[in-house]
Amino acid sequence: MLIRRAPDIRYSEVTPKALYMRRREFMQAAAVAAAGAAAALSPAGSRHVHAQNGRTKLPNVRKSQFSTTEKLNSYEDITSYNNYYEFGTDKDDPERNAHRLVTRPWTIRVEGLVKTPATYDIDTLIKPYAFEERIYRLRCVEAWSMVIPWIGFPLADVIKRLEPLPSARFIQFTTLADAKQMLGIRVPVLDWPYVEGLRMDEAMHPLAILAVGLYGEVLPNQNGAPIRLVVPWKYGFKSIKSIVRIRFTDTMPRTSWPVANAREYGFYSNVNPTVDHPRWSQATERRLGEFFRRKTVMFNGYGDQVAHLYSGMDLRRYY
Ligand SMILES: Nc1nc2c(c(=O)[nH]1)N[C@H]1C(S)=C(S)[C@@H](COP(=O)(O)O)O[C@H]1N2
Ligand SMILES: [Mo]
Repeated sequence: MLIRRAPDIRYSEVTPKALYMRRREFMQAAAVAAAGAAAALSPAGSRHVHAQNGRTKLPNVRKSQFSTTEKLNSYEDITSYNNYYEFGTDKDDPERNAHRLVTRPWTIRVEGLVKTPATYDIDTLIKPYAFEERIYRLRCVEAWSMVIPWIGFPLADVIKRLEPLPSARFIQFTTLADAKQMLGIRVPVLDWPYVEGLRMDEAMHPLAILAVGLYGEVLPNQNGAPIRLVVPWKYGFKSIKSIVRIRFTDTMPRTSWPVANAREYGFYSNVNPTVDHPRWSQATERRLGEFFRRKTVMFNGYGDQVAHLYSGMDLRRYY
């Protein structure tokens, strides 16, 4: 087994289609879209306060006991070094291209094994929840990490209100896939739309949140506006962006990375320094803004809170 110790590894190196569908095709798609698409910005909901810099503050955000006290990454790092393949596969593509995403009006379809399948307007859906700041570590499977001050509320609170049926054992999330707004989906790097999923007990864990902001402000589009999942003990790719659909199921749902490459990515994708990716080590990571690599910690450091979810499971098999 070849273990690579490159500073950052890109998914696109391990996704077969991506090996030949890369930068050039993306640039062509971008040119075509630029000719036709109208740019639009997102008017924010009534709880939002517009600042002069064009960004929007979120008022009344309370602190959380679940926050780490580690040094935050800068706003600049968090919003310019992104994975959001719908907007391109380079780290700076999302910042450059995600302004095309229109985040209001925005609806979320709730379906599957749930008492009342329905389509919700996002502002109606999030209205009951108090905003909390959750400072979490995000550890990408590419072996870099950041500390991000998210703003959101527990996913569990939303699930309880949606009333899944007792037969629901998993939850699946889907990202918008609109080629007019998302230039990257003209390139078949992944089987669009992006989908992710959790087992129901994982989804109900108090650390799992839906985020609508960061650094005291409305979520930038490149970070998954208007609403994205954050699951801090799992590799970053589980934290799906710009959610348009939530589906409750009784069987393990399709999720994008195992579909792209089942040998290299599993459903669980818990941060685990002892289980290497087939092509590189997961033992260490580079914290953005730091020079020396750090040791990666089991469950990204959230083991005391989440290890019980996996007791009795062979984590080499269920990676
Ligand atoms: N829809 C969608 N969600 C996504 C991705 C993506 O390409 N598309 N990338 C994932 C990956 S690999 C990571 S590491 C995180 C990055 O989140 P951030 O850019 O806000 O740091 O988003 C995840 N969510
Ligand atoms: Mo990632």
